[in-house]
Amino acid sequence: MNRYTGLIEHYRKRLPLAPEARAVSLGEGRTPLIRLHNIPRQIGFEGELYVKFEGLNPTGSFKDRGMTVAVTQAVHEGSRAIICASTGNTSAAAAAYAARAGITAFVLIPEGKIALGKLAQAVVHGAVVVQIQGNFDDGMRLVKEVAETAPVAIVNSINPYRLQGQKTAAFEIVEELGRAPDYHCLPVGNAGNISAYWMGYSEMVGLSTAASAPFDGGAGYDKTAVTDRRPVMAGYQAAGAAPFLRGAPVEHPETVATAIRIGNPQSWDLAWAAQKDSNGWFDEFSDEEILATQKLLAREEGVFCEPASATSLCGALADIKTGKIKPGSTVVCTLTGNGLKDPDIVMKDGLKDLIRVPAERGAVEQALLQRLA
Ligand code: AN7
Repeated sequence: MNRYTGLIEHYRKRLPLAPEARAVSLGEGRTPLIRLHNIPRQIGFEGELYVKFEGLNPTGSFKDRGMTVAVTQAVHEGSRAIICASTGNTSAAAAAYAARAGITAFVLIPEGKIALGKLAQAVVHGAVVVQIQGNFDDGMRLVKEVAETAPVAIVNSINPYRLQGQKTAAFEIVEELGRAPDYHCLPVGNAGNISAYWMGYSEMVGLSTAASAPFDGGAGYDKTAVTDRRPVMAGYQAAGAAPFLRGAPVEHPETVATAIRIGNPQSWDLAWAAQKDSNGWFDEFSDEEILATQKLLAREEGVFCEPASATSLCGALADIKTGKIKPGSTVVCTLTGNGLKDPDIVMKDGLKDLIRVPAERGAVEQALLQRLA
């Protein structure tokens, strides 16, 4: 038997978990690294452009990588309940992994500002859903306050075990390419993921980062170098929710990409460190540019990601165009979540493209012939 049973069993030596901690897993990880062909050809890019499709994790986002490790550790420590604030994907993952572990998940979500599919996931997995009359940042503040006294483990990315799980995506990329890419592009909201990737890439060259600090010297784990270089990290934000571009928290973040509608990123220092240490940068894009990229990727390459996720490719294509990303280089964009979570967004003007005919052969043939002309 050689069954893949999730990233904890696969990367156990490179994670700071006690040997006796039993993995709470849904088989997350091992997501496809898809090489884009049509878009690079159209823009005349002769390097290699890949998307790491994290939307194919068990609950449809990269959050599963962090959640398997955070819930495993919480259960190992004796927790009977977990709590998080979320723009949707974290709550979906928390709900599913709590169900798997047989514990309770409390999720605080911004009322009316999360994609329906994500809310459905929290509900179907039996989480206690608390809708906040405020945004993610309010929810995050409340979670921290409540957890001071209530017997609940926080599973937002301020929990260092979350980033430990998420770093494994970088491991997979290095293993698949045989080396690190030249550039790695990510959407940035709470800034945990960019910090986790930087930690993962750094550990693949045998180095620690600020994100691994909670475990350095204590619960040590394997950081043997397996490659000799790290990528430049590029973090992209929605223009209405771009604290890294403003250099300060944004009080009223607004974007159609609700997953990254975050004004006060919790991993602020870690993400700045990743940017500086990698000689990378942050940039911002409008909702229109982000949605256009989501559509482009779906139409030209057959990959359907959610709006927030398209921000990574949106930035990469813009930076390829200006030459900031060098011609001939190898670029990986993380697609953080699955487009199926938020069908409303694409159906807003998608419904008008549907063809309506009587149930007759002639009418259907006519519809076909018109399109083939
Ligand atoms: C699809 O679920 O913060 O910069 O509460 O769902 O690590 O926060 C989601 C974030 C990008 C940003 N893409 O990642 C939550 C939440 C998608 C996301 C991000 C999120 P971070």
